[in-house]
Amino acid sequence: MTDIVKELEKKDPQEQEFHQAVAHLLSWVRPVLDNRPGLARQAIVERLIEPDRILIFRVPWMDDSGQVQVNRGFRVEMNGVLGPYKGGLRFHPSASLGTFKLLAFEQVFKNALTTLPIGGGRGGSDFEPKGKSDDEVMRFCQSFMAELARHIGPDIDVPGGGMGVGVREIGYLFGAYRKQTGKHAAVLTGRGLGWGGSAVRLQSTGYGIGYFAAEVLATEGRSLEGMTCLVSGSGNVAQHTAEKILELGGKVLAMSDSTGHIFDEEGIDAAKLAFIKRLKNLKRGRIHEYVDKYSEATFMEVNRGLDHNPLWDHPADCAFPCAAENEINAKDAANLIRNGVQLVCEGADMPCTPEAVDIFLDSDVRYAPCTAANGGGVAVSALEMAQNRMLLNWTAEEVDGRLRAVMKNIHRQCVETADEFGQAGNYLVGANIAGFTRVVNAMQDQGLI
Ligand code: NDP
Ligand code: 2IT
Repeated sequence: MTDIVKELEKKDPQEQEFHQAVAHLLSWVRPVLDNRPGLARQAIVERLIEPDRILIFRVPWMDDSGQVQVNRGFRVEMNGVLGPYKGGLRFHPSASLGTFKLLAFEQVFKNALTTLPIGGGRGGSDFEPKGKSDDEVMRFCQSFMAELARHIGPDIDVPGGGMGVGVREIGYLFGAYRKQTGKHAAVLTGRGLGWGGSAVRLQSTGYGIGYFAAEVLATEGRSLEGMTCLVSGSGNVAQHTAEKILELGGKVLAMSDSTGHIFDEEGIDAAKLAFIKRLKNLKRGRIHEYVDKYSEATFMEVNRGLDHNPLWDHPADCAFPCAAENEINAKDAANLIRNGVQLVCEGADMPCTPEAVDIFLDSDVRYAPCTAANGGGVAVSALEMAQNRMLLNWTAEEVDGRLRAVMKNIHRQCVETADEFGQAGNYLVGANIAGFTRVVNAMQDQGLI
């Protein structure tokens, strides 16, 4: 298997994050590959790591001063064996092809774990929405969709939201699609409630993370009741993770954005969380403004010179990294453990570095990987697709009930698979092997394509 990764490194040397993800997955699914030698003869792994197709395109747009800007658009259609490609868009200046290949690869297994009929894809742009006017974001989205529209469709590829792509961006993207094609088709999820969106999609990733954390704790007869929690980020995932933690009786001590974190010993309660939502979603403000309103809290600015993130140095029972990749490194993991953390539940995609993950797995900490814990977002996107096909809207209670059932089912698969492979309690082994097996079985069923 090291040959496969070496070959990948030679072919695409600049995509280190993707190589890392492939090497990591292969290390966890080795028992399956060893038990099923036929997989090697069918080059299943080699086929899995080669995307079905990749689109890269120019996105020219005009800024408010009349200057033309040029960004790059991407869509990686990774594996369509389980259904139409499904996965979010990300608009972030650091995004590159390697990022999208990594995210699309992980999405394949995340989606498989939901057991809903969705393949895996991911895309977006190196466009930075921060600091842009609504008009600039609209013009960018229209140009992005001018190319993407010809490649997506309800049975082909259905992108959703993600980092930097919220309700506003999905609205502009959908409007552009409709104008260009003349179709009010179900080609994007996370749409507005009045025009094809699903109840609870906005909240679903965070709510699902809360449900998953509760399931993990329940295996030991515990719950989130009274648990102190650190949540990073203050975007869609962080907001709704915090909201569910509060509903389930936990206490949220910290939240952050890319400029730093706030710490509130008294707890970020529902009213304070509503303030953060208004600040981030409507005002598009910075997290330090929280301490202007709530003087009992403190703000600590990001210091890139540090070898650790001070957010993870506060004593707490649970950590929910919900912002970005690699935001918990080995030092942060050691700090969390030293301060008595009992559960680390990943809300963002790959927020813990491989070294941090190894430290958690070697400790008594319960570690819930993103592939399992944050699948609620894409699951409700699939439920949005189902409702669109029926021309029906389910109630919030109906969708939330289904979301809860999906998260319970993902949890059960992780536990049962980890048990079956002699690694009881290892959610990473459970999630990776269960997702991988579902995809591989379907690939075998469908023949050499
Ligand atoms: P948002 O854009 O809504 O929010 C992202 C948050 O993370 C913001 O608070 C942002 O701060 C912060 N952030 C971004 N980069 C960094 C960084 N380098 N260091 C510290 N903070 C940072 O995105 P989402 O909440 O939607 O996504 C968060 C994560 O969850 C991503 O990994 C995404 O892929 C994943 N995810 C999202 C799903 C969804 O349904 N939205 C589903 C499953 C996974 P600032 O405001 O300063 O930019
Ligand atoms: O990482 C993810 O699962 C998402 N960004 C959500 C994808 C979607 O299509 O709703």
